[in-house]
Amino acid sequence: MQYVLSDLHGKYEGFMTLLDKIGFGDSDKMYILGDVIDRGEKPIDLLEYITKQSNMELILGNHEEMFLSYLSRGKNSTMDLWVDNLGGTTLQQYERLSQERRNNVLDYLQSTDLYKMVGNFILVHAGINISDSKDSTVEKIMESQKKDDLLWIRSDFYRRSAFAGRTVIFGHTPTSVLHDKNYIWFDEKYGDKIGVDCGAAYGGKIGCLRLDDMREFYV
Ligand SMILES: [Mn+2]
Repeated sequence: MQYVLSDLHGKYEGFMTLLDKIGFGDSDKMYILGDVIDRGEKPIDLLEYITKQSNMELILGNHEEMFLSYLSRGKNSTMDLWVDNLGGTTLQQYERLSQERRNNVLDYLQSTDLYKMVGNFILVHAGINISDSKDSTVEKIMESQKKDDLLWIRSDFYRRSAFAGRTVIFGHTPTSVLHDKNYIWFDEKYGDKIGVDCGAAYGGKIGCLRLDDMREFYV
């Protein structure tokens, strides 16, 4: 079975409970649509756990991107804002790791993709920007996406139609913003996108969608 979830934000125990609940096994696959770190209690434990699972795949989120950017530029940069507001716990826990474990985490993050196409599903952290390239193929439109859009876009994506015949699954914008509930959001207007960030970091839930039968699971 194939599963998708997003925005775990350091919720290590909640993720373990979810894996138990769905009976996640070696023959299953878990796609995690970014923002594993920051906000919650155990961001680095969670990230390290994911790096070791061969049947889990992380798509990059804006929080991982800020983390990588901070580490490459160093302190006293514009990314101090990230450390002060969001990344403090992540950075503290990261700095406690041995050099080897730090390198493993960095290598892993640097190897992640910005989106993934799985059957008719497009998996991405924030969404896609479909401007005026309607005559091109879905593959070409995806290849030409800007990194900032894939990582940060909000209503310019989720209030518009996306691709006919494809379904974009995304996180980043909590579903409480989309339909006032901490449950997975299915776009009823266009029928072409599904929001799965159920706000675990804001007192909401971890929502998980099983792609084989579209069954929803919550912790
Ligand atoms: Mn995000």
